[in-house]
Amino acid sequence: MELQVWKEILSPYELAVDELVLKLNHVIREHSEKGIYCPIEQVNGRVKSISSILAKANNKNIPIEDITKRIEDIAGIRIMCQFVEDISKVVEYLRSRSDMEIWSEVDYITKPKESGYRSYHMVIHYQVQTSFETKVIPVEIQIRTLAMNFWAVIEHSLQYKYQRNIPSHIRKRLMASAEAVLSLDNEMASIRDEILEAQTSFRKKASIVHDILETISNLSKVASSEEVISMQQEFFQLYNEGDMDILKSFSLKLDRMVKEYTN
Ligand code: 0O2
Repeated sequence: MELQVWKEILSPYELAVDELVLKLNHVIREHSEKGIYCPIEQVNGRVKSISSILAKANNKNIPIEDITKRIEDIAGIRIMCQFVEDISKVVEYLRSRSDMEIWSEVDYITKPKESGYRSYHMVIHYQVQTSFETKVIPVEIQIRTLAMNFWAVIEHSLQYKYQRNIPSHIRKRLMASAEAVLSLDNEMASIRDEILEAQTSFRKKASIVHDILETISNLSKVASSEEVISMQQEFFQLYNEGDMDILKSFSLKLDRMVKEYTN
């Protein structure tokens, strides 16, 4: 098949991946702006390369004309979570969305693959509208923790290196590291509350600092340069002292100044 034909076939898949990455990143941003914990930590997406599509079709004896019907992971999204329990929240969330239909689900978390691979897979049907057509695209979504992802990425590159025939001594070590990933995830789950508390307080502080800097930048358009310099100095001093309540009242004081200037 000519490259131009491939490009046309893959174009709606690229659109689907771009839209879904944008939407899921927006979910992360909305949570962060509200200062609430998001079960989605990171999102990325890719369209399978033509050579990987052909290799998969060849391995599975799929004729070229059936590729788009039978290969469901041409468009792929990967969602990384901090904790195992976030995975089911993400799954529920995706099931509740009105812009996708869940086509199939495979739970390799409760039933890991023989390789040691753990991840939750969903195939969704997602509608895109290109300049020329409206099309429903299958998209494979893999949902896993950061630790599971670390393992899968390494194992995947070894699969590639050894052309899917990883020597048994390396396979054994990979199985052992899959066990280590499992206990790391369990360990993190057991101290989840402490981790979340620390992250929440960090997020709150970052959000106050962001508000203060934005307000000072807005005030700099109307206040005198001496006033702006003194606000900045006060901010740096309070920031170094690190007391959240004092930073909060400084932020409120700046808000009052903005009101005075706008009245
Ligand atoms: P790539 O390069 O990531 O796209 P099958 O079980 O082979 O009949 P299929 O369609 O491969 O069916 O589905 P499966 O098993 O759910 O795998 C889909 C994708 O999950 C794979 O795509 C991998 O990305 C990932 N995956 C599945 N098993 C493993 C594993 O043991 N190790 C790692 N690292 N990843 C895995 P591709 O096309 O194989 O690869």
